[in-house]
Amino acid sequence: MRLLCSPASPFSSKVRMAARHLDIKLEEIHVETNAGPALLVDNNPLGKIPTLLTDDGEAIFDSRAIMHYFDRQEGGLYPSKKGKRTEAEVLEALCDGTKECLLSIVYERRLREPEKQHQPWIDRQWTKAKRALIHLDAEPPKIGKKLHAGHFALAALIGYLQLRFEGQWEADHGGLIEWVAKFERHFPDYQAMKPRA
Ligand SMILES: N[C@@H](CCC(=O)N[C@@H](CS)C(=O)NCC(=O)O)C(=O)O
Repeated sequence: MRLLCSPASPFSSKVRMAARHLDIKLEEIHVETNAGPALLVDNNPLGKIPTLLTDDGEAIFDSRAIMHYFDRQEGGLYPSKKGKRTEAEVLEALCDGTKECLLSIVYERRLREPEKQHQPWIDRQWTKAKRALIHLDAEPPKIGKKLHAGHFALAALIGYLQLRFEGQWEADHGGLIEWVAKFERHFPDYQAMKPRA
C-alpha cells in the first residue's frame, strides 16, 4: 500500500504510527500539497494528505477513514468495549480538531502576505487549541495495556506543537509533556515518526 503523506503533516504522522504499531507495511510517497500533484488530486479531490492507495486500487481518505480501514484489516486500533471505543474516538476527534486549528494558523501565516493576515482569525484558532490543550492536560488519557487511535492522535498533535509552536505551549502543559514521554515508552519509534521538518 502507498501512503501519500509528508514528514511534517500531523495527520500523516498519526496514520504512519498506527500502521507501524499494527505492522502494516506502507510505501510512503512524499507529496507537496500546495503543488497539487496529479497523483494526489486524481485520488483525493480535496488534495489533502494523508491519502492511502491500496493494492486494490482504492483511494482512502481522510486520516480517520484510514485508521478505521487499518482497524478492519488488522484489528486492535479501537477498543472493542463500546464505552472505551467512544472515548478513543472522541479523543481522536479532539486531537484532530486541534490539529486543524493549528494548521489554520500555520497556513494563514505561510500562505498570506503579512498585510493580509487576519489576526482575529489566528487568535480564534489559538483560543480553541488552548482550550483543547487545557482540557487534555486536566485529565491526560490513560495508557493501559494497549495503545489505541486516540493515543496516536494525541502523540501526533504534541509532535506538531513541538515542531511549529515551540516555546508557546510547554510551560502551561507539563502534563502533556509527561504524557508523551510515557507514550514513547510504549511506542519507541515516536521520535522517528512524529511530525518533523
Ligand atoms: N481531516 C483531514 C485533514 C487532513 C489535512 O488537513 N492535511 C493537511 C496536511 S497535515 C493538508 O493536506 N493540507 C493541504 C490542504 O489543505 O490543501 C484528515 O484527517 O486527514
